[in-house]
Amino acid sequence: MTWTREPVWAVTATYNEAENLPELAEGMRHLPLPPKLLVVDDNSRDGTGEIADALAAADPEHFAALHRPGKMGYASAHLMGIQYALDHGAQTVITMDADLSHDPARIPAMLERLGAADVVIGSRYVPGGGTVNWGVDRRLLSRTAGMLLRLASGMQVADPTSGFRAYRAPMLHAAKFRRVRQEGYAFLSEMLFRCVRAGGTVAEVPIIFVDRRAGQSKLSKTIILEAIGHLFTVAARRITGWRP
Ligand SMILES: Nc1nc2c(ncn2[C@@H]2O[C@H](COP(=O)(O)OP(=O)(O)OP(=O)(O)O)[C@@H](O)[C@H]2O)c(=O)[nH]1
Ligand SMILES: [Mg+2]
Repeated sequence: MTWTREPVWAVTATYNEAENLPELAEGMRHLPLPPKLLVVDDNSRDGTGEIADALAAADPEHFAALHRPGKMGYASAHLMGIQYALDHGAQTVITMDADLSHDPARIPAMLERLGAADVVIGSRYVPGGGTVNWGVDRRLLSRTAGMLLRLASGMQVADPTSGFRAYRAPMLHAAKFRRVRQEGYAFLSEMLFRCVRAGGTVAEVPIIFVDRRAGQSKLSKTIILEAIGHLFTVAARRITGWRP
């Protein structure tokens, strides 16, 4: 199947990101070929949803907004956004956080690499990548998670829990992404594992991940526990060859 990169959509999930969304939108708008930014908002109480609607009303070519009635989770917001983007003709889907940790300026480099891979990860752990403002605890947690995941899954990916990614549309279909039920970090590693199991190739492009400066973190400790549980599931599936 031939794959053309255009149109490119970027999906971002938001919950109370009013302080960050305008700057993210500006960053997207200034890209040489701006992807269409789809905001999936969970009825934020700080007006994020209204900001997304205003962007979509003013520039429907480059912005779109979806609304859910309440906070229903990062993963399901992404699944809904990805599905919507594909339904509206996206050939490439980028996923990114709205809190400015994922710099839109890295998107062109990621898309460039997508020419020779099915998934490109914006990676903190390849040469040139890194994290800014992360304490020792988060660095250790993230590194350990990556190491255990490589061990359990056999995937040779330096940053399997990075949420900054570009997927080719046929890869998403082949990975049967709609079946993913995990949340948070486990959602990210599950998406990647499915791509690799479906024969997809993965490339990594360095990013500097800047910890959020505004707004609050939403990913809870239970999400970290779920990610640990996911390690065992992945290892079992690798050993038995089971492909749900
Ligand atoms: N729609 C929606 N978005 C969410 C939900 N939970 C998190 N998000 C968004 O998902 C992205 C990632 O969440 P963060 O809270 O930044 O998670 P994190 O990066 O691990 O945590 P921090 O380091 O504190 O930023 C952000 O854009 C959030 O607004 C949710 O339940 N629904
Ligand atoms: Mg964040």
